[in-house]
Order: sequence, then structure tokens, then C-alpha cells
Amino acid sequence: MGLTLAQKILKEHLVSGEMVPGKEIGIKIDQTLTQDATGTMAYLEFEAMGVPRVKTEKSVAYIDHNTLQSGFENADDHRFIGSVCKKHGIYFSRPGNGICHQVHLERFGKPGKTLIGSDSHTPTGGGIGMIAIGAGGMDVAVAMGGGTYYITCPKIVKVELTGKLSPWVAAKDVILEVLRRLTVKGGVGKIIEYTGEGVTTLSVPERATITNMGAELGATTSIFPSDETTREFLKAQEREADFTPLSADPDAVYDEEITINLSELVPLAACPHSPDNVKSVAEIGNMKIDQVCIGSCTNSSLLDMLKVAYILKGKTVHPDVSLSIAPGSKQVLNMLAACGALSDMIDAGARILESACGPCIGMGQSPNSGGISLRTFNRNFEGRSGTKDGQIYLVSPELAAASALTGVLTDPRTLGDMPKFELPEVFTINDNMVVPPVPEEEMDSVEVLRGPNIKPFPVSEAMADEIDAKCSLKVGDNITTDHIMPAGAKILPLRSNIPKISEYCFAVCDEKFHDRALELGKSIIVGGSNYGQGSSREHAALAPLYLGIKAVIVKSFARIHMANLINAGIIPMTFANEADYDRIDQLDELKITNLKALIADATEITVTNVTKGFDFTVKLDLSERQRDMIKAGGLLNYTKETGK
Ligand code: MIC
Ligand code: SF4
Repeated sequence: MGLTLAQKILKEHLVSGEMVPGKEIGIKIDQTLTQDATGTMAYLEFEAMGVPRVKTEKSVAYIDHNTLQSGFENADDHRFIGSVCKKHGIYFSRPGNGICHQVHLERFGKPGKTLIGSDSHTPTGGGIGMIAIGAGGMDVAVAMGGGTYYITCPKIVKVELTGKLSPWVAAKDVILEVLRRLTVKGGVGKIIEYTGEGVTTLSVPERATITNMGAELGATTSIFPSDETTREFLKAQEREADFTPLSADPDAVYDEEITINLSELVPLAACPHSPDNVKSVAEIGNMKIDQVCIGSCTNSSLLDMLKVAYILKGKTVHPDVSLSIAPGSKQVLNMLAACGALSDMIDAGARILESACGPCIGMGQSPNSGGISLRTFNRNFEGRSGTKDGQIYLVSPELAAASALTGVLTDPRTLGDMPKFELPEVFTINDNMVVPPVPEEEMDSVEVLRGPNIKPFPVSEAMADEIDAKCSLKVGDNITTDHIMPAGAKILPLRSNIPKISEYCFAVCDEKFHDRALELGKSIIVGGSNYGQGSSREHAALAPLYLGIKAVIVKSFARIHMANLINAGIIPMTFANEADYDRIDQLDELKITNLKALIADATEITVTNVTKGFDFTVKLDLSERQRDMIKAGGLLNYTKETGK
């Protein structure tokens, strides 16, 4: 029986387990990446492991999220990460060099390799045939130390692409169509593998847009074959030697299959407040808009920017619209400057931002009250823009630029003939903003520089035999990590200070949660389905840990967040009977006894609702290793105990 491309790469990297969907497998990791908002914690954890030098083929630390330095905190974090990198064998991409996923694709990713990154959009690397997975910082720290990375062996979904995109219809519309069909839960436990004759019509940056936003499906990752287009891209990056041709076997067997005819796609938009709330531009109609933001790791490649500049050239941004543009990397920005496209953008009235995440993570450019903002980004969760009632629509760069000129949602197909946009034969290569690590013999003399905002991460205790605690919070379905641990310009600088950042934990849902949880001492959170979707931020587990959360009982979990809870020693449980969710209220007292024996192998546990006087059953869907981790009180304790 033939293998799919994802299965081939996983098999080659398999360290433990059997490749049976649903079973835990351990894989060897070749490359890691971190960004600054998750990186400080990841490197504190790495330091705690006591490994002198990373054991991966390549590890890169990027500064791209917390670049607004409105106090000393972010700059201190940058300095800390830079010095840790120097000391421990990690490449350091300085602020200004660009968004981690864009730069990694350009300069470091390699077909056939495995990459984990402390950012949920790491699957961008799937655009050049990598198995690239988003993970919590602690998992990345362990991988840097040479440890195995564990995942649930995923099912493989084949997305057969046929036809060719019509003029002005974009790669963004492809992934929005996949989201429309599969929803934000549809990819959980799956790898999305793209095949078919339509693949050859898509450039590497277009493929990367699609794999990037596969994160919004909840998928483990997404992957494209590595073909002649990949070779051309790597050659243009002066990295042809990194190329390997890779594809699925012709007789590969997939668990699910869908077909998308690219020729039939039309411009789409994800409406507020979910990436799967997808409608066609025609369905939404002539909506008046207030803001347009172009950029983010989904749509900030040179190709995207050249299209935007072409549309804006010689025109003026509509008087009622604010347009901001953040090119994805120094390479992109520099090449736009060299060819005059940047000047076309500036001339039209675009507000040019630095090459960083910026508005995507609420670092500036929050829309006006109730403002309608078109963004080329990947997430439009409520409040993420920094304006609670902001109405965010996720669209392609073509649609965004066309609408910035008219002031209303505009179908880019009204722009007339589309010229052929092509990638250059050679990109401008200058890695001068990537600091290499010092040679091994100089390592000891590197001093790690810590600022006063950098506090140690909370230590979790070994699991107790009984949990008798109140439900400190009850929430509904599709709770995102932006609900659990919001980001934005005000809160992000606190990423290295768990006690302080915990004050904002769940603040969007319930401002009193922090105080209540602290007062209760220990407590349990109850939630609906797809709990923890979105980001890889382990702060969404570390803040609850600090606030005394012992268990989370929900209808279902998103993958990375569930792994982060286990890493933090918090027990993730799911309702055996979803109807029991309705029978629990906030502040009910919940009791579980004999936990030590049960955690060893029980798949179902009885919980008593002491307040209401009934028992209900929860499921524990955990591997043996995860059970041991929870018993030890999390991954760090487990690693210390077992040396694994
Ligand atoms: C995001 O897009 O939500 C982030 C910010 O990039 C996060 C990481 C973080 O919270 O630092 C992600 O996607 O993992
Ligand atoms: Fe940065 Fe936004 Fe991409 Fe997250 S989704 S890595 S915040 S650009």
C-alpha cells in the first residue's frame, strides 16, 4: 500500500509508536522556530533543562510579535532572547527582519524536514513540503534539547485541486473555501494534504498562504508536494541545494477526500467573528468599510505585495478608509523599495508598517468603535483587533486593496484584466539581520541578559489524589486562546511575567475570573466544544496553572491547547455525555477521588457534583506518557524525574 507525502515524512522521522491514526507517535524534530511572544518562556524552559547547546539541525528565534516598545519590557525580552541564542547555538532573527513564518520559508525551511514552532502558524512550512507543526513553548524547548516530539498520529485528508484560479481570485479564497466546508473544528486530528493538477498552477507563496491558514481548521498541519515550483523558489532564494522532490505514492490511501475546482472559486471573505464564517463577496454585498490592513504571515509575500502595489498605483485610498500595509520580511520590503512598488503604495496613501505581526496581534491599528475592517490575516476572533466591537473580515490582498480604493467591499474581478505576476528569478539575499550563534568554545563567556519583567514560570506540584474544587468558570463552545489569555499591545509585554499576565486571564469573558480563581485557591473550568482553538500560547495554560486550575472539563479540545494543559500538569477531561454540560453551573463543587490510581489507566472517571448531588462521567483520552506527565505535575517535572 502506498504512502501519502505526510506519512512518508512522518515515517522517516518516527522514533516511537505505530503509525495508526489516533495512536500516539513520537517524531524526531530537525528544525525549531520560536517567536518573541512565546519565546521568552520557551527559552526559560530550555535553560531549566540544562542542555548547553541545541541538538537540532537548525533552531531560529524570531522577534516579530512584541515589536511595539512602549516600555522596557519588550526590549528586555528581545535582549534576553538574543543572548540566550548566542549562548545555546540558536540563530537570532533580529526585530525588523520579518515575520517568523515568512522568513523561515524564505531562508531556512527545507522540503522533507520536520519543524516545530512555538506559534500555531508554523504549518506555513508545509508550502515547501515540510511537516511543520505548531506547538507549545515547552515542547519546542524539549525538541531543542534533542527530545522527541509527540503527537496523535493524524488521519490524512486529501484535497484534490483541479483547474486553475480565475484572474483576481486568490490562494486566500482556496483556504477560505476549505474552511467553509470543513469548519474550524474540521481539521482536528488530521493533516491536510494537497494534490492534483491544480497544485502545479500555484506558486510557493500561494501554497504557503493555504498551509498557513490550515491552522484555523484545527489541523495538525497541511502540506504540499515539493516539485519544480519548489525548486524554482529555493533556487531564487539561492538555496537550490536544499531542494528534494517529494510527493505521495500514486496508490496512497487517504482517510478522507475532498475536491476543489480552482476554476469555480470566487472571491470570499470570512465574516465576524470566526474564520469559518465564510461568504462570497456577492452574498455580503456593497458593505461600507472603515479600515483595510494588509500583511500577516498569511499574506505578506512579495507576490501579494506586488499585486497590492499594482492595484494602488496612481490612485488614492478612499477618504473614509485607513489602509495599513506590513510587508512580511526585510527581503520583501527591500525588494518592494528597489522596484518602486513601495513608492506606489506610499503615494496612494498607505500607512507602511514595519515587517512584523503588527495589527494581526492587536499591536496597533485597532479599528474605530464598531468599525468594519478588511484584513488579509488569518484570525478574526472577537476583540483580537483591540476593539471589542470591531467587525473583522478576512480577505485576500487583491480584495483588500481594491476595497481600500472604493471604500466599500469590492470584488477584485471588477479591476479588469490581470497582468501576470511572477516571482523574481533571484530574490535579494542578505541575511545580515540573522545573528549566528557563537562557536562552542566561546559559549561560556556569553552572559544571558535578563530584565526585571522576566519572572520564572510557575512550578506545578505533583498531582494530588483528590480534587475537591469549585467550578470557577463555565464557558461555551469555540473558546479561543484569545479568550483565555488575550494578546494586544497592553497585555503582550507581560508574556514573561505569568503572575502579572494572569490578571487578564479570561478577562474578555468574565473580568472577575482572576480574583475569583485566586480566592478559591484551586478550581475547575467547564467549557463546550473545540475549547482552546487558535494560538499555541502556553500562557493559556500557565496562567490557569498559576490561578490554581486543576482540571478542565469540556465537550472537546483543540490539539495544541490540550497538549499545553498536559505540559502544565492540568488534567484535560471531556464529558462522556455532552448533556451533562448543561447540568453544571459556575461555582458548583465538583469532586474526584482516588485520582492517583485512576490516572494510571482509567479512560473514564466519575465526577461528583456535590452541590447538585449527582454523578457524571468524564473521559480521559491520554497516552501512557501523558498520564505520567500529569502525575508528575507537567512536562518539566516529568523530564526531571525520568530524564526523558
Ligand atoms: C497568534 O496568531 O495568535 C499568535 C500570536 O501568533 C500565537 C502565538 C502567541 O500567542 O504568541 C499563535 O498563533 O500561536
Ligand atoms: Fe504573527 Fe498574526 Fe501570524 Fe500570529 S497569525 S504569527 S500574530 S502574523
